[in-house]
Amino acid sequence: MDLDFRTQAAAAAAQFAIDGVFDKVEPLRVGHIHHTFVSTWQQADGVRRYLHQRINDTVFEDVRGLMHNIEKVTAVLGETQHKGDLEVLSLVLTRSGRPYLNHDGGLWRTFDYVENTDTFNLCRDPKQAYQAAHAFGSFQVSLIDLNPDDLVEIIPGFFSPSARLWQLEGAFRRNLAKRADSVRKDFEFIQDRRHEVASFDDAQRSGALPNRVVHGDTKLNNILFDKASGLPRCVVDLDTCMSGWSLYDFGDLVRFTAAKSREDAPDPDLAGIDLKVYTGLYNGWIDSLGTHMQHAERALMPFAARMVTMIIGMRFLADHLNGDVYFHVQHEGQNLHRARNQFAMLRDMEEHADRMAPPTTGV
Ligand code: GN1
Ligand code: MG
Repeated sequence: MDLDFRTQAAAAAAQFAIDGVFDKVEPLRVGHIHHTFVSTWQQADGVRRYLHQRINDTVFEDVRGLMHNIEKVTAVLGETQHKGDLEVLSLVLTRSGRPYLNHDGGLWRTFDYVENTDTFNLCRDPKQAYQAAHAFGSFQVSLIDLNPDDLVEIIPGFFSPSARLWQLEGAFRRNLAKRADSVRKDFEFIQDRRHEVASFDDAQRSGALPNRVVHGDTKLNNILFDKASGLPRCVVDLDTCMSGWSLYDFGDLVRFTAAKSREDAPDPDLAGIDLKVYTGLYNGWIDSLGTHMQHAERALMPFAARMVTMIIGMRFLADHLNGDVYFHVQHEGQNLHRARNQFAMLRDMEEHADRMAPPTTGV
């Protein structure tokens, strides 16, 4: 599969507006959705690299809409963002000026590769957590004047707890991969928390969870950190930038970045929340987005962390029940591990609810 895609990647790369002589292309194992490659080119002023993705058009059915959103968002970010230190992801058009390419039925896009950066699957310390939250909070601030209706709702119901619950219940009922019996306890764990989904709906109706243009996938590894300074350089993965409840981004950030173990770790007993990292995230979020937030919204920050953890856990479990058709897996049971880590994280957050809001210590 990889070799096949790699040959296609080389052919696709040649059709983007890149100068110089092509040298090589290599796969990059990142993300659960697309296939990603990096190509190297010899140019007049030296060697340059580019990032190519074969877009998963099962997940993103409307690729034209997806790329419209990315062009729109990067244009606005280019104007507003980061009069400070952050760089904006830069899309490379095809030789005929299009944002993506259809090559032999595969849909491809290309970005400039951002050199001299690191990504992290586990947070180093509360200071890094603060910086990450500040970067994602500033990202929302930079897009605050962008009309959400200018962006396509690229995956309907993406941020909706009730839609995710409904999808999980459907997957359990249909039992396509014949795994329902072995995850009955996990399913019950969610059933016991249906009231959280109802609380979410109430909070949203009351106006305490306003919608903004959000990033939609605020995992720590969607920030490129500068190798030399250790500071955030660029927010990446703009696929899910669209209208959503603003605190979704905070919640997603917490469930991934304040986790004591990796999302894929095989032992859910090791999962849990690091409260010092959480405090860093909380402060970074307030320091960047705080002035735009209502009082009631601030009060819901710990709730958002639990809600998104539950959402992502439900999605992993549903995909396990469906036979791993959405998130890439390297081995059987991986989506179940992912789901169980989310559930263990959620349980730990519930147990520490009193220490999550409002945090009293700074970083
Ligand atoms: C997917 O591909 P990746 O890893 O950037 C997913 C996110 C989930 C995340 C869980 C379009 O993102 O929503 O939060 O996995 N992206 C999509 O790790 O479904
Ligand atoms: Mg993503």
